[in-house]
Amino acid sequence: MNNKSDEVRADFYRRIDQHHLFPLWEQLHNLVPKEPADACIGALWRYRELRPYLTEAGRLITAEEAIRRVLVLENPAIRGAASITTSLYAGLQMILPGEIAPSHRHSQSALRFVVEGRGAFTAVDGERTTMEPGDFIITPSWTWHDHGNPTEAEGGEPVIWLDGLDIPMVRFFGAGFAENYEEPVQPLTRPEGNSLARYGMNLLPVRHASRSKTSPIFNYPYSRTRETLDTLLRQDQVDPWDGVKMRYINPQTGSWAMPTIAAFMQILPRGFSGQTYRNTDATVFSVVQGKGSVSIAGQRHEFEARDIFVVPSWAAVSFHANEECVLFSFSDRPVQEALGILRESRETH
Ligand code: GTQ
Repeated sequence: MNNKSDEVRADFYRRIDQHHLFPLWEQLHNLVPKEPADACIGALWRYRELRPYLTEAGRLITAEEAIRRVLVLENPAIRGAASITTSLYAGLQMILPGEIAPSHRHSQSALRFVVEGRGAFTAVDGERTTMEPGDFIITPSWTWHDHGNPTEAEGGEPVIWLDGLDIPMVRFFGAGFAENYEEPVQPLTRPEGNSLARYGMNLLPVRHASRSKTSPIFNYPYSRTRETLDTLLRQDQVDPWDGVKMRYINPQTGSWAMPTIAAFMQILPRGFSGQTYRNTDATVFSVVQGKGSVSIAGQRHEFEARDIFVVPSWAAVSFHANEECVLFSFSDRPVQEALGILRESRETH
């Protein structure tokens, strides 16, 4: 009796559509899917192919005019969204000798992962840090930050890093604010290395009581990260899925370095053939060292140093290392954890 004909239903749908309404029962399976159906797909960017475009961008516009000279990496399945995953943004930023990228701040949190070149600096809330390949640098929400590079005469060289920001997530929440500093370069209030000495040596100043959501360390130098991975690779059992994988932490809390973005570094021994896993946190990888391949949802991508690839939510992923490989990665894991929706699955075969 309640089973009306298709035409009667279609007529009903048309009439309610005028009032911006639609019937849930036609969409329920899409809105509440059995398992994640990520709009994003797995993709890999070859650094060797991208690098010439950065050189070209360097001739096209100065860092100062561009504010940030960045080529944005867009997930091929959601072009136009400035997103590499549904929640995260990634871009390759270049700063040439003698250039500055002027000071600003925004509610979006950012990480930098240095891919090529050394000697440029980022200043965060009054302290500068010199960038070296493999360094993991954060600019937490609402902190003033500018970037610069010594002139060629001072030994400056082009420096390129991967930017990871929570731009799509903050846009989703409608919580984005930004402002420019009144000067291009912010004043320095602490000498270089101060944050690392205070907070990055397994010590805290004796009366330090803050447990802020963001780490007080803003450069996690690659030399120390690498030494840790090398030691553990020699001494510990290699995880069949991850190799040796560590996470960057906020030393005040043991939690993530920033509240919206998690970052990781892992090493895979030569010949490693990893088991398959899935995570709900879609993840962006930057290859630090080594040749290998990653299988993402059944598709194999070969990678080499400086390549970037993205794994969508709940895609089956496994690694193979032809040589010893070091991989940096980041995801929205802190948010999913805080909300209680993070899921992981590790398959054995
Ligand atoms: O360096 O402040 O890739 O504000 C996008 C937005 C970098 C930055 C990006 C930004 C920055």
